[in-house]
Amino acid sequence: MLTKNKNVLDWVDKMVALTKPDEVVWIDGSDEQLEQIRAKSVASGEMQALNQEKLPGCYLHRTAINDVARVEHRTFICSRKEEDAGPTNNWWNPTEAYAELSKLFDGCMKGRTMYVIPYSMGPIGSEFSKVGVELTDSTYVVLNMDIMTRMGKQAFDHLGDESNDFVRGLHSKAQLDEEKRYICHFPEDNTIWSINSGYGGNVLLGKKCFALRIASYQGKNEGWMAEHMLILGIENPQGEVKYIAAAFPSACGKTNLAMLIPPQLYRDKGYKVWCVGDDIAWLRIGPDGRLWAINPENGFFGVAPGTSEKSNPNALASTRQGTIFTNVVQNLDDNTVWWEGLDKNPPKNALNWKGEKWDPASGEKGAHPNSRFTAPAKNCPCISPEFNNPQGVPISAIIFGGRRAKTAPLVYQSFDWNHGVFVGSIMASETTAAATGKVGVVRRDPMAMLPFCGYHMGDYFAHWIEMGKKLGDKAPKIFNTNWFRTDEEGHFIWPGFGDNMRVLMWILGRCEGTVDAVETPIGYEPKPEDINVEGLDIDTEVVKGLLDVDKALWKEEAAGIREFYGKFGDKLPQELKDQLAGLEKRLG
Ligand code: GTP
Ligand code: SPV
Ligand code: MN
Repeated sequence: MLTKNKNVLDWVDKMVALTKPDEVVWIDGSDEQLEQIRAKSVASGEMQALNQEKLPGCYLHRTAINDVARVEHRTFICSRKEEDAGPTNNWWNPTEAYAELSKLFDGCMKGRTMYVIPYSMGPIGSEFSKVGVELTDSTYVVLNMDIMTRMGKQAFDHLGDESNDFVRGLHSKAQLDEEKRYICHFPEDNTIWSINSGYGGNVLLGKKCFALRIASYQGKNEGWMAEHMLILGIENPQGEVKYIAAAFPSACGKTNLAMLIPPQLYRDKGYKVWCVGDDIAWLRIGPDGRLWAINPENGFFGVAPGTSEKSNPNALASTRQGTIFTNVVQNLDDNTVWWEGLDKNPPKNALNWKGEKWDPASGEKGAHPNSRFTAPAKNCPCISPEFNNPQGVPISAIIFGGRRAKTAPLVYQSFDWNHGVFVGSIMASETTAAATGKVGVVRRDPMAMLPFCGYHMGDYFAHWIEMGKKLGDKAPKIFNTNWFRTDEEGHFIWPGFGDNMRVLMWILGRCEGTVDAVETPIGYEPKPEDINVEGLDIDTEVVKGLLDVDKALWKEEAAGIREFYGKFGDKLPQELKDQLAGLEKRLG
């Protein structure tokens, strides 16, 4: 037994009695045990070993073809009161949910092994950190959790023998039945039950389920925040590092921004960018009154398509060892992997993500658009020296951003904190392949948390306002960016990726008070000439276009916001009502 904690032992006993596995294996996190599980996973066909010379320690996994992304319509917040889930979540009465799901879980692990995975979200020993235990019948889950979290005995040591403060996660692949797939959260019980899926975001319960949905609820009650944000550090030539956190919706550029390589002109001057996190930030007010952040994860569950030596060499380097690839192309000639956008040489002798013989000339995609890599953070060439710092890093700026072909300009700054909360709350973005459903539809996704907020979104807005009051003049400055504006032919106008550094430099300049801004109805914008375009084939005129605020479009936008805000009724903070009225007035 790995722990004497009775709360853990009693709960595991109950779940064993429910799911009835043949065997229970406690995951200690040792290399020997993990090697055994890898061998078992390969033997069962759940994973395939890749070319161990070219990709040491790397494996390939294919999900069921109907199980490739998060399922928002089957994700539930099972709070006791319906009102506490709010208008943006699916709600299910917890008594009914437990009863219905118990029928599905009953005996679902017969003939299978249950793995007991203790894990810590956040560095072991940090005050920010919280422990979870996931019970699962999937070796793929065990091996992914090993990469994504601090897993094994160390997590039980952090929890201690008495504490009851851990998140209880139960997962079974069951029959992978789409009709009976449920991802259920019981915030008041620190409990997550997930059944009939084997896809990352639905089954790696430390990630979206705990570190965002449950943790956002905990943060509201305990005075901190769990956000869908990357964290990066920009080091100037004097060696000082300033940290930025940025919230973009799923598959809208967090991993890419977090690991960016600065353009030549900044590298020549001695600027460096450090990655602290690429998906989730836990934020607290520190003893000095500033906002401090940790990345609770220990790896990257990143989007594969589009990741290349050109777009994101640091991400690619992170995947060269100890990585699990999910739903990518398998090159049969050398048993390596490929995906759209990796390079211009798709393998001729290959299997697509479904495991079928694939002809790149067929016009069909080989990798699933939401194919992913699970890579250890320590592999990343630009991983921050502060990555394991239990105190986290102080945040100077918060960026919200989305994928908008029109309307949203390249960058703007909020007038103040409350206006910044407004800017986050009105975010809209085109949907992506990260969740099932239509791709490319613009929807409101406040703070990039629409699918991840574990309680009433109106209360969540109020919590943001409250945090601003506590932070006072030490609050980070708040900005909005959009890398995705398109021209008449639908091409992206802004080069993006590493060149986003040029926008970050303006943002830092604003934080330091060293650069001017122009006031527009939606916020402060750069003077076009203040975005450095040296070395690019676009000029200041193009930047001017990217910064254009089209009043007619924004009036439509304001009407859309008013409609969206209507959903929240009494729970919409007065501060945000005032902000909307202010915007409408400025637009005339
Ligand atoms: P999740 O892991 O789903 O939360 O996504 P993410 O926000 O980390 O997104 P990621 O960085 O993986 O980017 C998703 C897609 O957007 C990839 O296909 C990228 O190539 C593309 N992308 C990222 N940054 C940029 C950019 O600056 N410009 C353009 N045009 N595309 C980008
Ligand atoms: C996202 O969809 O925002 C992800 C991937 O980061 S998943 O973990 O599947 O949710
Ligand atoms: Mn994400």
